[in-house]
Parts: sequence; C-alpha cells; structure tokens
Amino acid sequence: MANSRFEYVKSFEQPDVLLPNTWIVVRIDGRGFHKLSDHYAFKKPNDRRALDLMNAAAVEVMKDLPDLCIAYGVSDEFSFVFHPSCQLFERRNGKLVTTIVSTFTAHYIYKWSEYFPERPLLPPYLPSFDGRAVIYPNNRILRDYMSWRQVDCHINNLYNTTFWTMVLQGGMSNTDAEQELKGTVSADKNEILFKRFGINYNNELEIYKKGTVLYRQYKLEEAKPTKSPADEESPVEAKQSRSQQDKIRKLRRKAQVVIDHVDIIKDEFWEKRPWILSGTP
Ligand code: DGT
Ligand code: MG
Ligand code: MG
Ligand code: MG
Ligand code: MG
Repeated sequence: MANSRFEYVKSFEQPDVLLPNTWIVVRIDGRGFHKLSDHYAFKKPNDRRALDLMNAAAVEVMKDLPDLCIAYGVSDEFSFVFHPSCQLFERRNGKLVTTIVSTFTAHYIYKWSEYFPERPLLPPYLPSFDGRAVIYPNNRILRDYMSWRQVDCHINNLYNTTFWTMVLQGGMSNTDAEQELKGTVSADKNEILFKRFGINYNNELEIYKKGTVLYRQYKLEEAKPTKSPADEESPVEAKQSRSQQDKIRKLRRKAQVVIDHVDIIKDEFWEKRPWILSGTP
C-alpha cells in the first residue's frame, strides 16, 4: 500500500488485544430466536433438529479453528473456548468474535436445508447471531463459567418441559401454567410432571437436560502428554516454539470433534480428558 496523505486515519483504530494467558470465551447467541423459532415452527420446548443444526454449525467452527479446545451449546447459544496459550489473531477481540460469529452463521445457513428441508429460509426471517468475548483468569473460573451455562440449561429445560407439558398435554392456558409455576422449586416441577403426566424428568433426553459439549478426541498415542516438567512453571506460549505450535495445531486439526451431552460440572469430565485444560494434545 502506497503512502498517502490519508494514511493518518489508520491511527484512529484502537487496539483491542485481550489479556495474555487468560481463557477466552466467545459466546454467540441467536438474534430474535423467539420469533424465528415461532416462524419456522420449532417444536416446544425442544426442537431436536434445531439443536442438531446448532451443533453441526458449531462442529464446523471447531474444525475451522483448531485453537478452540472446547465448546458448549444450549438453546440458541454456543460458547467457544480458546486456551490461555492461544495466539490466534494476536488475541484481538474483534477479530476473534467476528470470525466465530460469521463462520458459525455461514454454516448454520448453509446447513439449514439439510435439517429443515420442508421449510426454506426466507427473509425477513434469516438467522443471525451476536457475540462477545470474555476472559477468565484461571481454570477454576473457566470451569465455573461452563458450569453456569450448564446449570442454566438444566433450570430452563426443567421449567420449559413442565410449562409446555401443562399447556400441550394438560390443556392449560399459557397464563395459567405460568401462574402455577411461579415460585415453584425443582422438586415441585418434577412432581407436577410425574404425578400429573407420568413423566419422569430423569428420562428426558440428555441433549435437552445437559446441552451439548464439543471437544477433540485424540487417538491414544496422540494423547500422551508432550509437556516436560519445566513447562509447568512458565506460561505455555513462552515455551512453545513455532514448530511445536504448528505440530499441536496439526494434531488438533486431525482429531475428531466429539458431540457429547454429559455433565461438565463435576471433576470427572475434565479428569478423563486432561488435554482440554492443559491445551497440549
Ligand atoms: P435475543 O437473544 O435477545 O436476540 O432474543 P431471543 O429471542 O433469541 O431470546 P433468547 O436468546 O434469550 O432465547 C432463545 C429463544 O429461542 C427462546 O425464546 C426460545 C427459542 N428457542 C431456542 N431453542 C428452541 C427450541 O428448541 N424450540 C423452540 N420452540 N424454541 C427455541
Ligand atoms: Mg441474546
Ligand atoms: Mg437469542
Ligand atoms: Mg439465547
Ligand atoms: Mg482483508
């Protein structure tokens, strides 16, 4: 690019680099999905195809961006997690968020007809997503963030399942069902489902109760830790040479992205898959 007298405008661009050595979570959320889900007649309270489409788009994002180590999705949202060692786009907030949002949206729209062949997408009801990046300073807080989303999934799903059962099977009006559920706790809702409708909430599908977690699965020989004890004491990225980073990226690209519906609040999930938090396949 040639120098010109207009170039000074470049200096108006502000840096937006995210703090080094912190977890970066980019959460995207469907814009106006209340209306969109009505328009395309998503099943209530859960539309399996709509969730599968969200998950399929998120898998493509994971494949596209090997720096992502885990993602969690529920309803019209997905949280994508970059490891503290991530250097993608020099950790620029805007670049990370817009790349994830647009990649996700592109795949969501591209795959729509595969999941809803009889309901073509038509303006003005076109899916779009917003996104934001939040940084978390340590593993504990990152895990608390993930737990927060999964607890939210559980609370909302229990409420929605009870509400829509009362309306669709119990013939109640929306207002009456809402009124009756005001101030109830989980045990009350479980009891309404079981006593009135013979539904054991525990038997609902895991994808509805737990949401969706995506992560990379490595073959056993690839899963061996590549860390030396010295790496423990200093920031990962300071220790990783360029060739090491390239090697890790290649391994991540080759790894299978798994779609799972499991508890991510307890230790077990993380202990079984130590590479997620360590960031070293
Ligand atoms: P926003 O995010 O502020 O632009 O507004 P919304 O309308 O997207 O609200 P949000 O994100 O808080 O809530 C998600 C909406 O999407 C909620 O109204 C229910 C709808 N939705 C998500 N998944 C399903 C589903 O599987 N079935 C149905 N029927 N609706 C769903
Ligand atoms: Mg929103
Ligand atoms: Mg939304
Ligand atoms: Mg939402
Ligand atoms: Mg360009």
